[in-house]
Amino acid sequence: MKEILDFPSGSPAKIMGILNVTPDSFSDGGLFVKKEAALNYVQKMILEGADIIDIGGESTRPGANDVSVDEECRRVIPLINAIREISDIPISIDTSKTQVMQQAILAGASMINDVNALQADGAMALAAELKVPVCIMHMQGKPRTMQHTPSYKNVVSEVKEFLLQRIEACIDAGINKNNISIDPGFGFGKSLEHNLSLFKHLNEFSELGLPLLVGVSRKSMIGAVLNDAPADQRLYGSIALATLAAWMDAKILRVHDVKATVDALKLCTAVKNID
Ligand code: 9MG
Repeated sequence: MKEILDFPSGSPAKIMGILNVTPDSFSDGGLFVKKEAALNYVQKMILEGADIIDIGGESTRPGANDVSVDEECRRVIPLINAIREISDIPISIDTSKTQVMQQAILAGASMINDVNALQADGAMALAAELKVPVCIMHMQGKPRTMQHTPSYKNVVSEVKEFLLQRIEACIDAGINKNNISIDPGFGFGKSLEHNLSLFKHLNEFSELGLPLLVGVSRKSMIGAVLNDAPADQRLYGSIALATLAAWMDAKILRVHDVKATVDALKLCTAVKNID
């Protein structure tokens, strides 16, 4: 299997295709609760050029309900097993729960995508022991209430400082630096202005020396700029931001619309690679 966090110079950003196995995610909630539908959708994303499949069994949208470990595992583990029977595509497990991380990796997932930056008890030690790549993300507050009153003096420097501290904690816990990617966490405890400002300064995250993952696909910041467009009307805005992110050196893009993003990135890469 190819290394997930390996980015040969001149290659396009990697595409992480989103698969929410949840009844209540903001854009695709309920669509992939049945295993067969989910598996068909994974095959479609692979054919369209996804490099990684990100599977989540708990919605992180603002106000979402909590889910037990058992329920989350019931949603994601059979699907990971089923994908492993048909493909060796890298799977990342989108969870903040240590037990779910462990079971998912045992079932064949190869990366941990944690919007809570491995802050749950035992999560960091587990990632170190399992020696798997991780994505640590910034979030202000908790999903249920994070959009109530987001507040920063300087959103860019505060998010960078948080990520720097989490990187150091990961390394102290024994996680290999080559296995860490970082994410400013668009929409996680941030107003529209915070999100736009973070996006404008994405380049500055390169100073942290680790691959940057960006997830803006169909998010409300796009809807807000497009006169309150609903989630199913945010494709063009999502592609615009994915392309800008890749231009600013993001290495992994977490997206719903794989084919459209792959095409846009081919153009972005062609321009980037010309003298
Ligand atoms: C699970 N999830 C939802 N949004 C996300 C984002 O922006 N980044 C990462 N890493 N995960 C996300």
